[in-house]
Amino acid sequence: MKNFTCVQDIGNLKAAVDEALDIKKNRFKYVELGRNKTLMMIFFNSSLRTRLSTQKAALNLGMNVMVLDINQGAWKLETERGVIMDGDKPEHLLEAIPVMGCYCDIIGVRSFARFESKDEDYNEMILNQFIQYSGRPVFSMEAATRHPLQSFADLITIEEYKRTPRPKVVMTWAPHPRPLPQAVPNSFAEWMNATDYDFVITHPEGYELAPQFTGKARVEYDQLKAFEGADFVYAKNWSAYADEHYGEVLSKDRAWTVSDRQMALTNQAYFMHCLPVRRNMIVTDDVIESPQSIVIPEAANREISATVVLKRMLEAL
Ligand code: AN0
Ligand code: CP
Repeated sequence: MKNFTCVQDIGNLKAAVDEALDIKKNRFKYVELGRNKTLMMIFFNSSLRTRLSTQKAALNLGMNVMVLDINQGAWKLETERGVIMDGDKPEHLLEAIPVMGCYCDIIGVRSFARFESKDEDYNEMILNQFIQYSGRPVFSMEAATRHPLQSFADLITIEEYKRTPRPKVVMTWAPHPRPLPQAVPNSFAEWMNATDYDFVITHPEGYELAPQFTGKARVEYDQLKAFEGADFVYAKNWSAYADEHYGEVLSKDRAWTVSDRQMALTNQAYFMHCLPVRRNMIVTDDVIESPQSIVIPEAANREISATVVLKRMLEAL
């Protein structure tokens, strides 16, 4: 595997999950593979899990790791070509990227949607420039439209906890005070659509995701109806995708907050969220603290998904 930015890059999902479960039994199995290889992680945005789990994955593989927070200590970067750089940004991304590539073997990039231009976000301007100009294999640590390391960890978690071969998985929108990207729900939908699960998306009107991600999923506007018989509830906020409201918060309706009221309708569903989560906006204290909540094992699987991805990238060097 050269680059890892979306579900297609991982190939056969069953093989990927089997590999993940095998690595989970002995996460140091491939500790020789990354000897004298350097991972560089570039963060344009904050992170707790991705930063720690990806670094741990690299250590599992015997790699060296460097981390750069663009907004803390690096030069501010211009990203547009053709700009007269007489403002507050002393360096251009087009020099910074190949320079970063000189010092490492593999690059991970976190670069959220900026909501300045839908085209720029949905064309993955920043991530693609790293792929084009770094001279190194690149993986997404959540880019503008997808978060594949998260979705892979989510898939591993569902495979570990499912009680039927074809579980009903419900992804529900939930309220949040600030506009969030569509990357996590887009990506989760893309990975769920690559399985044979019964996958349902529920959200208020106006929160439709891009059809390329929704794909064959059923969309149900009545949250209570969607929750009936669910085996997994995957909560996430996202901002509007539609052109005229792109990146806007259209609703903060706390009737959509996942509580015992909705969970009672499910087939004793497990509750999932990628974290970080705002309690009593997205989910009540009671639900996230209940035995049905698997948010911590889900986060733990980020180390496993990242180990599989880095292992495959190292094998392709
Ligand atoms: C980010 C998002 O919704 O994309 C990261 C989630 C992993 N969340 C926030 O910015 C709160
Ligand atoms: N779930 C996730 O990617 O968390 P961080 O934003 O903390 O990395």
